[in-house]
Amino acid sequence: MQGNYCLPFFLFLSFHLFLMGRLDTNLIYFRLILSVFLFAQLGSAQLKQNYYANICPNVENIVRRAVTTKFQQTFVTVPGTLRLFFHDCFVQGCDASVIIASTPSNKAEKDNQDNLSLAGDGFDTVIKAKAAVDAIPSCQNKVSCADILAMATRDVVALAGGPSYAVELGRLDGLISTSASVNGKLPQPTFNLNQLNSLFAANGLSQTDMIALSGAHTLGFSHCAKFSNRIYNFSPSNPVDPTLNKTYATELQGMCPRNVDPTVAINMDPTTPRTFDNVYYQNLQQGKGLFTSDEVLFTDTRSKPTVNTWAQNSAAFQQAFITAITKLGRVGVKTGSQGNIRRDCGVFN
Ligand code: HEM
Ligand SMILES: *[C@@H]1O[C@H](CO)[C@@H](O)[C@H](O)[C@H]1NC(C)=O
Ligand SMILES: CC(=O)N[C@H]1CO[C@H](CO)[C@@H](O)[C@@H]1O
Repeated sequence: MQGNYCLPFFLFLSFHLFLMGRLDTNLIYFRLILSVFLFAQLGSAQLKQNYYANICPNVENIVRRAVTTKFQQTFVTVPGTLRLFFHDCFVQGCDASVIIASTPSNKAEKDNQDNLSLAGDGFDTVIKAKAAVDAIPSCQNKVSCADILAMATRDVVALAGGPSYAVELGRLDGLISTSASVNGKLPQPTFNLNQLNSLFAANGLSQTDMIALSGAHTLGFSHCAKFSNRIYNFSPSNPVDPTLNKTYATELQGMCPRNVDPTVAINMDPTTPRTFDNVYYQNLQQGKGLFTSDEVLFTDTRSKPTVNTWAQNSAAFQQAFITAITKLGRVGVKTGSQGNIRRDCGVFN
């Protein structure tokens, strides 16, 4: 990752200075030591599995138990936690900045309007799991909220029937959370493929990763306002988006009438809304992607082959999802003085 650029850059710089005749032996040694030091610093930003093996060896079991208890109380913990992780990572990196509560002097990320329906149960899952971890004296204040969110995300995916995977850990919690920092960082449901690809690429994720992560829309709810343009005023000649399945469009109009209460939310996967499966891709093939950003994955010829593959090959989708969510979990990870381990996930220390 970033660290890999360090050495070539140092060599380039040295060579450049050498040509300019400004390089003496002391300078070479100084820069060599500096670059080895920087290399080690960046290297520590790399996450690893079993990061807490010597710090809090049982942490993954403790988190899984807390998440399972929450799951038994409400299924909403599943989509709530998964979306929370995505929003956290895309805004300022995976640093639990999304969990910080606003104060009179600071409007935090979670209070940006793009967070709409960041379900309270996602936040609560992390807070309960943190309390369970901190109840073990040797683990107290040793595990970051960002890592707890990453573990809880892994656990909810498995609880909903999705793949189990080894989760990378070692994140610190961020020191900044502002509503303003959310603007432009999250994808909008009206996005086309180019817009989706460029936003994901800005986070080091490929088109394949983006399609795999969109598979998260196999779970959870959407408010009617997020897609009502597709069923009522798509364009002057086509009030209903022609890429929408006609039967499905009629069903959507039934569930989301024109003056619907803005709090009404409907299942994003009309077929198996509580199972983390590849039915999302089969739905796209039938014109049942809820958002433009979903359906475009099938209508754009650049992404369609991937949708078709995963619609019929669940194992291939699961493998791609593991790869993609692992990469998502590496976005903007904080180390050293950029972060700390929060005592209360919702409040800076
Ligand atoms: C590809 C671009 C994406 C767009 C445009 C998008 C947009 C949205 C929108 C508009 C909603 C409905 C919110 C509401 O009405 O309150 C939603 C829900 C959701 N999204 Fe995404 N999303 C995207 C990618 C992702 C990714 C990468 C994940 C996770 C890996 C994700 C997970 C979820 C989940 C689980 C829900 C349901 C939330 C709940 O029921 O509480 N989304 N998304
Ligand atoms: C639309 O949905 C119906 C039933 O939900 C399905 O039978 C049909 O094949 C779909 N249409 C298209 C064009 O995929
Ligand atoms: C869960 C959460 O914090 N939701 C907030 C999202 O933002 C709106 C307003 O922008 C708040 O009213 C919600 O409380």
